[in-house]
Amino acid sequence: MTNHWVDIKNANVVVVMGGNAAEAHPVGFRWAMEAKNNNDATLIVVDPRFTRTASVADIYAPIRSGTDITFLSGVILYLISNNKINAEYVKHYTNASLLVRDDFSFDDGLFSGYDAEKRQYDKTSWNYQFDENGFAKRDETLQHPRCVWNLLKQHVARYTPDVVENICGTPQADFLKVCEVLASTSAADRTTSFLYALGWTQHTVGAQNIRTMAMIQLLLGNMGMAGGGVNALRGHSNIQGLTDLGLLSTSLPGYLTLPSEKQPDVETYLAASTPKATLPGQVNYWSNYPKFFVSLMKAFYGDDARRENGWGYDWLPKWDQAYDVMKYFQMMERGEVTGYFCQGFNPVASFPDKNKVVASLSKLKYMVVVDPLVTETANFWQNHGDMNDVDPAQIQTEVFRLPSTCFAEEDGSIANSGRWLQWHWKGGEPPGEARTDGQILAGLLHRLRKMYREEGGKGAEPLLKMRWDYLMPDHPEADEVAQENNGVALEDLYDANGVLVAKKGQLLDSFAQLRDDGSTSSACWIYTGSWTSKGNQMANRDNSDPSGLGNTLGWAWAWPLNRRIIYNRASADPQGKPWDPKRMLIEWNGSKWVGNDIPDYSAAAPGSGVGPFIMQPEGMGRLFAIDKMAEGPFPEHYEPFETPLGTNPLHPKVVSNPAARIYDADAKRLGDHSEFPYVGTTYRLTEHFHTWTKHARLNAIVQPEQFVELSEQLAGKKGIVNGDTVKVSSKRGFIRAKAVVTRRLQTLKVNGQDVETIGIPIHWGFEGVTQKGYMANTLTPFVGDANSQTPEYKAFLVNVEKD
Ligand SMILES: Nc1nc2c(c(=O)[nH]1)N[C@H]1C(S)=C(S)[C@@H](COP(=O)(O)OP(=O)(O)OC[C@H]3O[C@@H](n4cnc5c(=O)[nH]c(N)nc54)[C@H](O)[C@@H]3O)O[C@H]1N2
Ligand SMILES: Nc1nc2c(c(=O)[nH]1)N[C@H]1C(S)=C(S)[C@@H](COP(=O)(O)OP(=O)(O)OC[C@H]3O[C@@H](n4cnc5c(=O)[nH]c(N)nc54)[C@H](O)[C@@H]3O)O[C@H]1N2
Ligand SMILES: [Mo]
Repeated sequence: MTNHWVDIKNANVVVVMGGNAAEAHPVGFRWAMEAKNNNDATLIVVDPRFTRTASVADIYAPIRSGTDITFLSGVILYLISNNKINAEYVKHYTNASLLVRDDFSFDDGLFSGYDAEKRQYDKTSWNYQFDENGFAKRDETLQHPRCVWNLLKQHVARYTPDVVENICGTPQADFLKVCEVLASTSAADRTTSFLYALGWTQHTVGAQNIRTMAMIQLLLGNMGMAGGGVNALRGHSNIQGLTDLGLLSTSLPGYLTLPSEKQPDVETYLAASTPKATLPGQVNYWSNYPKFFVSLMKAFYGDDARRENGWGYDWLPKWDQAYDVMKYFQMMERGEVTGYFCQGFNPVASFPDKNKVVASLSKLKYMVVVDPLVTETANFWQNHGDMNDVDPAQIQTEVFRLPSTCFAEEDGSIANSGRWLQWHWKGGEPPGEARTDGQILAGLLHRLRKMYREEGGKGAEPLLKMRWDYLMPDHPEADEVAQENNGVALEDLYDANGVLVAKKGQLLDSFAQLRDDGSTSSACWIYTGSWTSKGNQMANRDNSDPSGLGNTLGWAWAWPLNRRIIYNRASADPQGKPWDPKRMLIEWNGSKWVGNDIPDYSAAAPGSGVGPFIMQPEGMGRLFAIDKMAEGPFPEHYEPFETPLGTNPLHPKVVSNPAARIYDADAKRLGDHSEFPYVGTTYRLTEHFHTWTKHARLNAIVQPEQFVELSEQLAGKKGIVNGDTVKVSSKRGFIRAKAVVTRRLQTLKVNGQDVETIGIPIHWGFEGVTQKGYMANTLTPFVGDANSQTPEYKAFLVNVEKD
């Protein structure tokens, strides 16, 4: 989230689209209700299903799963055509006025630079025109035909209300109602808060779904504002922490990148990672990258990270490509992986094409499962009839199970969706032989080190050089790790005037104190400030709220630097006056920034030329994403890989995302709408959490048996009545479940045909105390978003029959 949970109450309009907050985030959703009940906010829900969130909405609009880019591009066209934008904001804070290269183009579904063989774009033409000083060219009158503004207008011109209705199946009247309400928040004193989750991410166009909404927020002037922003409702309690700490194959903590094979030394890597500002006067905060990186290396390797050895650069792994989970299972299926370490992950239940996942695990020599529960993954080799049709005698994989604790059995911090790090204390002793994940990893490290020391072997150095100075080496404590994340002065630190800023050994107060000369260490620069010389800020529990905006600065700690709303510089106009004085976050008092939040980049006075989006080289919000997205600098509608239409009404030659990666073997496992005519979509229920709670008797009682949902019309056609057992099949397999016939799902008219949706909750499997069930992921396809590789769980093709 750019904003935070409590801030949702400040919104005038709350849009839940691509999520079902009342069901999946019932506690946080109270803030949307607070906006509705106490701020007269309009609550809008756009969802293929009439959900529990929709049941309390003011406006509900149905949509065909996988078509949000069309809907949102239609909104952009509406806002531009009706002049419902915050024009000052757009001019000063977005890249609308910047000129784009002449060789950038879009034609018949493809942007310039496409390589069909590699399924990749050469993004060179997706960039600005630069002058001789390396600054982007600009036309502040927005007249130039190559300025982002005019290219955007041209790009979205196709997304008329007719086209929206034809592709999304959303009745025009519903669509226009949504447009009108959203448009009302282009006024400086009104905001929309968008809440989304998996209904947007779990598509082959997932990242672009979110980007299209972010563009709307920029046009409306809602980024950086109280009650505005882009608000991802995160999943697991600490999934935000996972992202912050860089647990992806090409990431390092604090959104730094792991070096690639093409970067042979630290100088090349740092030069490539430290972009220069591309507008005069601009400060690009990533110019501090070397300080964050060198401090991280000091945290990793301690005294062994020295300038002479590039701070231990050679010990970091170098990537040749991303090893996301899809890539990994693909390698496993081909027999290219020997062992698999599976910690807090149940891929047989949660990853797509379950039969492929099981076949892949069957090729391993060994697998280690670290989990507090018995999972389908740990027992993938057991036969459960149609639910898991394997022959154990044919599977040679040796499985080791290491029981771990759960979060309630240890101290630690949890980063919530709003970037708050909240400390929690151990609530009870773990049962039996369970150990914390830290203990398990420490135990492995020591044993591996011992073996390397005694027997030698390739690649030993990174393990042997790793700093490991915890008080109890077999049991790193949460507070030690938290302080390591925060960072510490390794020498006395002085500022430019010779004044002492931090004594050697002192915990640092801000990442502004980090240095690139080896005198500081920090394992995650964005967490600097969370455990300072003043103590554990994450344990703060003062909930006073002087402004009434919910920015309780004394409650827990938010990254960066306890700032509650990021980009809050954009909540004030170029002169530093709040766009909306009633919801003032920060303002310029003539000599400094003051207000109800920690000011974003407080050093920059109005007029200094520093834009509010300081992590970008041009300091601006991007309506045209110059070189980042895999499939284009503007969002474009592509059909799901399994489309009920069999075509793309906008450009039949380019049906689905041309830059999404799909392996040949999986392409052969895609179904066609003639054989599998209905849209399958998977989702959650409040009563269960993934596949864990089927181990708990109370949850099993409230939601005991697997079911699927279908419309009255489809049920009638198929002779299915409530409570029948049905068989739902896709090209990859089938499940059996009870039928729930409901008006919550409706037939949509799309491109001249009827489209039916079958709703499939995800929570059942062959372990636990609920009734045994089929894994929903038996049905889903092995293809993901072109940028994040998040699987397309929300739109695929199925058939249904009475069993
Ligand atoms: N009780 C409970 N709470 C949970 C979880 C749980 O298992 N149980 N899981 C947690 C996790 S890990 C996560 S990530 C979150 C997920 O939170 P959500 O994303 O809210 O959960 P889902 O139910 O997967 O899907 C959300 C909605 O997206 C809709 N949808 C599907 N496709 C589309 C589309 O193309 N466009 C639009 N506009 N909507 C679409 C679905 O109909 C569904 O109502 O929930 C978390 N909270
Ligand atoms: N079809 C379909 N598939 C989906 C989704 C969907 O909407 N539709 N949603 C996707 C989403 S958003 C997510 S997040 C994934 C989740 O996928 P997974 O991460 O595989 O699922 P979980 O079952 O939440 O968690 C895995 C295991 O972690 C264990 N665990 C809990 N606490 C600890 C701990 O402290 N230490 C260790 N070592 N283990 C622990 C649990 O017991 C559980 O067995 O599923 C994805 N799969
Ligand atoms: Mo999730």
